[in-house]
Amino acid sequence: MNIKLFKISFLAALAFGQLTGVCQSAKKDNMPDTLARNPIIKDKYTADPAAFVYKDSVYLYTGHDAPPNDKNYYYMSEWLCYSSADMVNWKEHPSPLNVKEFKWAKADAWASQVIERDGKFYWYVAVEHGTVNGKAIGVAVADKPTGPFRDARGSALITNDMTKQTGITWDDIDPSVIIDDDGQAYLFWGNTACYYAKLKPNMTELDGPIKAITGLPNFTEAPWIHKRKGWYYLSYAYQFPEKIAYAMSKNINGPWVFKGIINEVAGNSNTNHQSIIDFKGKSYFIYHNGALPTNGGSYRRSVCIDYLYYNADGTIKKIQMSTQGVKPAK
Ligand code: FUB
Repeated sequence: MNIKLFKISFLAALAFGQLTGVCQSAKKDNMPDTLARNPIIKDKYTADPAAFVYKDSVYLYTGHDAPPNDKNYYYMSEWLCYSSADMVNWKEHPSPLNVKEFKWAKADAWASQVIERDGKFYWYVAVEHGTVNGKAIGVAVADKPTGPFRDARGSALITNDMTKQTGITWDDIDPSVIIDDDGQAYLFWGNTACYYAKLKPNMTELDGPIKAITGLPNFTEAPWIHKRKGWYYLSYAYQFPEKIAYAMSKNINGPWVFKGIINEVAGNSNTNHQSIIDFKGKSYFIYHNGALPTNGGSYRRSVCIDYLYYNADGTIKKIQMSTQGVKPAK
């Protein structure tokens, strides 16, 4: 064998060994096939999960990281939709929403959240505005959780010139929405500053002033608002690279009391973006990391699911990010 041929054979053997090594180590753990095995979606890069329970299923909406091979930035133009009856087996639905649906927007299908009200489904999304410099929040509406979704206003709900807490142009991102027990809906969002406002019952207009929230140390982005047993929880991405922290309050208007970190830095992704739901008697922490071995990372992210546990006083235990994921919910 000449030296050139030897080198080629050696490199090929090395590459083959590494590849089969990956496959073997996945097999070696002997996990039953009924475990979800994070990341839950392996054929696409998915980011910014937002889930909600409707009837007997969980609907999961994600962004879609699709950068060209040589690019490292958020190349995202559509959102994806999945559903599951057990948190393990996920069915993909055709993409129900693309940034092109918002004629006033020019790019960036960033983080979002869907909620149901009176049989209609409202999808709040962050995009880049076409004429008002910076990010903006739009809302789309559909008759089914799987869409198709249509721009509900024909204009942005929030634009960068409506919020003044920071000098940045990307503080109006990452919408999170809740309908409280008295029927009042609220929208939370932000980057660097965290904002909230009431929504009218039509879910497509603000119903009062935009307020900035204090008491959230190292707030970066990704607020997620949820309520459980009389407590409001506001979880969010903390510092950068991001951990996930949370605050609690007995009143949605605050004051918010900081409770600490629940999820540590993923390590393979700068962002972590969480969604928290209850389904069939268990609580779930849905997030993204950069764990897909096929080039995963900060701009090629993947959605994962692990259990979330509460203490008796309502505080949240630290999340254990895992590769095995969760068992089928019954
Ligand atoms: O996916 C784009 C941005 O990255 C989101 O809006 C942030 O939450 C972060 O995940």
